[in-house]
Amino acid sequence: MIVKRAVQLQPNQKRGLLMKTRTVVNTIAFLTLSTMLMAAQMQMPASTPGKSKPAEASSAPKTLTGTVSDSMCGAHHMEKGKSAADCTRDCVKKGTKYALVVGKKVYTLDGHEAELDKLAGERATVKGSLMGEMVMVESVAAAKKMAK
Ligand SMILES: [Cu+2]
Repeated sequence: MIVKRAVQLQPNQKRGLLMKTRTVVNTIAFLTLSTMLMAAQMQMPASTPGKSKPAEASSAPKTLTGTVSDSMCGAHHMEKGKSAADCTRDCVKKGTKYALVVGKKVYTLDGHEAELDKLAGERATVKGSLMGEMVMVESVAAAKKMAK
């Protein structure tokens, strides 16, 4: 009888200890998560300057002329069997954004996707406000062909 009791007691004690350990782990995980969230919130205003200063962004429209591509391929399209236009359209269908390749720079284009689609792989003049490497597109036009 005594032996039986001792055996019955042990699992209970073990479970109690396990529960305590779990609570501590959960508390640590929660604290870590909330610290991370706080850090992310503090970083957000800096990473989205356009939202905190919309006047500044819209007051400085830029005109860029380059080749319409996608932000994944940039200046070099990965699918070799396809034309630049087809590759761009395919990449955009897969969820990539349109991009404008200007020299060595690749600007991601936001907005006016239907017009950009018509000019995929061709040279275009894009007007819009610049936010880092991103252009909020205001207008798209085919670029005048350069004499070669
Ligand atoms: Cu592509």
